[in-house]
Amino acid sequence: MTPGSGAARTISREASLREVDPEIDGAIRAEVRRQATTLELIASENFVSEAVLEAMGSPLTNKYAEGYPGRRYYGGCEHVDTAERLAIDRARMLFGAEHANVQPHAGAQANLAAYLALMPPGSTLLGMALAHGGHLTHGHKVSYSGILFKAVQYGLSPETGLLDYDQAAALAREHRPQVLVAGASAYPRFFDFARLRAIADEVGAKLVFDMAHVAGLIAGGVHPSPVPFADVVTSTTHKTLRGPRSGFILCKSEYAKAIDKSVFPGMQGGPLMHVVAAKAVCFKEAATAEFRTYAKQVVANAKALARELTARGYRLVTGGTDNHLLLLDLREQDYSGADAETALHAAGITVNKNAVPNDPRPPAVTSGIRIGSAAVTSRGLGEAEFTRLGGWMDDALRHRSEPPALARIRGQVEELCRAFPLYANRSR
Ligand code: DSN
Repeated sequence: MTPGSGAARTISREASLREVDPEIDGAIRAEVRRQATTLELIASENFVSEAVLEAMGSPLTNKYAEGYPGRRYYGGCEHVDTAERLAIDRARMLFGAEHANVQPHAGAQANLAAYLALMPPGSTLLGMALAHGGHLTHGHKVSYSGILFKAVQYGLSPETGLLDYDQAAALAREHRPQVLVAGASAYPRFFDFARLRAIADEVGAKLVFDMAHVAGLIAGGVHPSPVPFADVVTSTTHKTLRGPRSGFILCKSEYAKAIDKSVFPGMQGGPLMHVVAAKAVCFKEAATAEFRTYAKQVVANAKALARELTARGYRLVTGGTDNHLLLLDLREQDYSGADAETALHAAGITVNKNAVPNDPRPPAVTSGIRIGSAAVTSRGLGEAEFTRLGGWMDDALRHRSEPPALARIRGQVEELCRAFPLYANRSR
């Protein structure tokens, strides 16, 4: 190697992102600005700490570590072993679980690994329909869960909007599933874990609970835990738990071997060790008194917004919330969930359109919006701000076809965002 070529290589490897790739640098800066200047009410999102970002951006991304701590297929794993052991121990402690696997890349992978650990392809999976607030990976026909398994779907009672446990029990008796999966991406109420356990036990099914949305509330002590009831609990880390974008699995000891084998080598190759390290940081943060206060505030804020929107005449599915999310039912309005999402976006408020029970509109349009309190609570907003926010949402929806009105609300939103800064010292 000539000295010249070595020097050139060093320079390019030391160069900043802005120098190497100004287009990606620009996209990241713009996204950081968007996050800083808008109110993020997507119920599945949150803002991680600087410590989590630092772990995710670390050279641990360079390391291959197929296998588990102390049993790897690659040399040089002693330090990533430390990180993974910390993540496992902290996850177990945080949720009081007998076993934890912290390698799944995301929630969809965690669910696949759980299913394949408990039943062979072709078995019957009973899960909550996506259109009723469940999840794609709980048996929807376009997902692996509906392709690999005979999926049967339960849902909500049309009268109450609450999970119809009688229907789930009747379907379980009729179809004898190997796995009953519960958990939701758009359900504002607590689950009856004892009832789910009884439904599973009656037909000899295993119970999987996907706690992705509410994991942070469970860790923070403001939501009941599925861990004592379910055979396997799956989760993401990036929603209310406020960790990196990823997944993990908890289970009883008797399933530990099957779960580990199902994750690796069954479903994934090398774990993302920088993300595993960031998960360890997230579990440590979630075990603090500060996080418990945060979780309490998330629920208080969601309830404050529910009160304000109800007082302004909006209908909420189930009439309110027990957790971090609300589902606004727009079936009686002359505008759709998609229209509401667009209007709120113009006002600097980010939500997603979402189907409501018995939605007459198609999934790409919907008659609802899903609103979550976890992300902006991380910025420090409290009940007074959420009450104001309810007023702005109402204002934006009433004036949804008037760009000047939406721009005026956007100005108020930006002012509030300045008062509650996000990543104060970060431009990207
Ligand atoms: N996409 C997630 C959500 O928004 O709830 C679920 O995977």
